[in-house]
Amino acid sequence: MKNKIITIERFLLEKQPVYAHGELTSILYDLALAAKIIASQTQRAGLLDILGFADNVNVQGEEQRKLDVYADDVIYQLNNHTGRLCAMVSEEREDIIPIPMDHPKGKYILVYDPLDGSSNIDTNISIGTIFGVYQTLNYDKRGSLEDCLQPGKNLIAAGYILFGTSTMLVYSAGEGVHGFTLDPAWGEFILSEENMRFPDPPQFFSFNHAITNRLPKYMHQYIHWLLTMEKPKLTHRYVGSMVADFHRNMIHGGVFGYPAEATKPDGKIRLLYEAAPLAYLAKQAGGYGSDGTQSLLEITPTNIHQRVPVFIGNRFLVEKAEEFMAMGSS
Ligand code: FBP
Repeated sequence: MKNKIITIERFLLEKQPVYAHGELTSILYDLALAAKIIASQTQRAGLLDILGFADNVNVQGEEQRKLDVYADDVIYQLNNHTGRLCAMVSEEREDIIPIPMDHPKGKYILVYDPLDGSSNIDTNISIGTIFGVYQTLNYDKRGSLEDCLQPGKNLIAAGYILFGTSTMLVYSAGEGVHGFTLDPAWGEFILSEENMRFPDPPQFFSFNHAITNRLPKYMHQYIHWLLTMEKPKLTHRYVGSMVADFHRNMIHGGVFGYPAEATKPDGKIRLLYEAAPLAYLAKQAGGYGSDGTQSLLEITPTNIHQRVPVFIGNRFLVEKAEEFMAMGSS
């Protein structure tokens, strides 16, 4: 065994602040259970009737895939009755998700993308779940839209579940970023990466080159700068699942970008449950997330499904994108 055997349960309890009542710990632990349940499907996807489309279109106008709906349901069913949450937001549901009146409400808000990288679901390429946890702005009330429209700097925890060669859960609650690998034989998430940090020098940049022709001139200049940089010399890798590209870049160093383009002035990535949680992790791991003009963590959403241009990774690579953007718009 490579590591000391530390389960996610023990790690969460040991890291829990003395004043805590354990609700946040329990929410993170429930997400670990959701990961196991969803992994039990993704790992056998080709054998089950879980691939393909669900004959339904979500609020983004995208055809929902069966695994999108399944993962969304698992996370909802695990969290709607615990008394820890007062509302949820999911990429797959149009409006904020209230806690049923016949269940007690709590003080936390869970925002999540049940399955990021949907276009890769049917081709056995890494996909993942992204999540963020906020505290309510009004303890007396049941969850409101205002509770859900908070900037990323208010996050108290964030993370992702990666369904790849192994299933991993990576999270931060403000004290570094930690990764756990699911041991399918034990059914336990075991600590495998403690205090993850973006290493220097970085190795990779991740952009969808297919959209390059639709990008503004300054973005061409930035990507050319990435391509031609000598020290360090970067290599291009793009999975098409942001969570997987982010994970690789956090381990080896790099930058992921999904800029605004002519047909998508706000880019493609959703702020609340995709960009902000990963920007929170990036900051905890010594990196940085920006929309090209400011920190993603400073942006207060006006809509739960709003999109935002994204540059996230090693700070100097992201700040360079801001520089080119500033030059381009001056
Ligand atoms: P989903 O959450 O709907 O999967 O959308 C986000 C995403 O799949 C990212 O994970 C990925 O980086 C990007 O869209 C891929 O977009 P494109 O196919 O345009 O490169």
